[in-house]
Amino acid sequence: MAWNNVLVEFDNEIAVVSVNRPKALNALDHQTIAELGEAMAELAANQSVKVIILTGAGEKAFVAGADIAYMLSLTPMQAQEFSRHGQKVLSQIENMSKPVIAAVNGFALGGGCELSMACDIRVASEKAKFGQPEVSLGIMAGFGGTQRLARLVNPGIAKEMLFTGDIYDAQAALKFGLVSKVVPADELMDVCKKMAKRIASMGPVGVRFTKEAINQGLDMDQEKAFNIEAALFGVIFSTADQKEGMSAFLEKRKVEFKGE
Ligand code: DAK
Repeated sequence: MAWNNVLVEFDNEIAVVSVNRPKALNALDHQTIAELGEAMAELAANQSVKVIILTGAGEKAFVAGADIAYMLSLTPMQAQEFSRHGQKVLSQIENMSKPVIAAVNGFALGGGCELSMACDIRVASEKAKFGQPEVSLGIMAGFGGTQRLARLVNPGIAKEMLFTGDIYDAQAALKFGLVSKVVPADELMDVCKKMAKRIASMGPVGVRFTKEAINQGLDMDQEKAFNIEAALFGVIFSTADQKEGMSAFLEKRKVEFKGE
C-alpha cells in the first residue's frame, strides 16, 4: 500500500486517506484519481477497516479541483476518458460497502467538491471553502457534480453554484445542507474520528444495508424504495449481529458485533 499522491494511515478500525499533492492544492490528475481508486479498493477488501475518512494533505486544501494544468491540452476524447475515469472512481467511493466521511479541511472546488459529495458524510473545518468554478474555466462540472449537487442541496442552489462559479464558506455550505457540521480547523480530524469510531461500534451489516437502502432508494420512487428497505430489513434477521444486538440489549450487557 504505497502510492505517490495518496497516503493511507490507520487508527484501529479507521483508515484515513489523504490526497497528497499539497503543492498543487491536491488537484486531481489522472494518476491521483487512479491511486485513489486503488487505495479505496484495498480498503474495501481490508476486513479490519470499518470506516474511512477522506481528507486533503496540508493546511490549505481538501482538493482544489481537477488538475487544470493536466486538463489544458486534453483532446475531446481524452477529456471524455478523464471524465469517465473520475466518475467511475467517485461512484466506487459512493458505492463502497463501508461508510466514507469527508473531512473537508480547506478548498473543495470543482472536482474536489464533487469528490466530497461522493462521500457519505461531509464535515467541514471553519476554513473550508466550497464551489464549482468550472464555468469560469470555460468548461462544466464533469465528475458527477451536476447530478450529486442537485440531489444533495436543492436544484436552485445547485444551479446558483454551478452557473456562478462562486466560492462559499463553510457556514454557507452548512446552510445549503452540503455539510452536516462545521468545526474549528484544529478539531476537524478529532471530530471525524470520533464520528467514525461511533459508526464503527454499530452493527456493521446494519450500517452497510442502511447505506445501500439510501443510495439505491434515492434513484427510485418512494414506494419502490420502501421495498428495498423491507427486503434488506428481512435479510438482516438472518444475521448473527441481529441476534447479538437484541440479546445484548435484553441481557443488559455490552454488545459484540461480528459483522456477520
Ligand atoms: N489544478 C492545478 N493546479 C492548481 C489547482 C488546480 N485545480 N488549484 C491550485 N493549483 C496550484 C496553483 O496553480 C499553484 O501552483 P504554483 O503556481 O504554486 O505552481 C498552487 O496550486 C497554489 O495555488 P494558488 O497560488 O493559486 O493559491 P491561492 O491561495 O492564491 O488560491 C485557489 C487558491 C484555490 C483559490 C486557486 O488556486 C484556484 O482558484 N484554483 C483553481 C480552482 C478551480 O478552478 N478548481 C476547479 C478546477 S476544474 C471534466 C472532468 C473534470 C472536471 C470537469 C470536467 N471533464 C473531462 C468533462 C472538473 C473540473 C475542475 O475541477
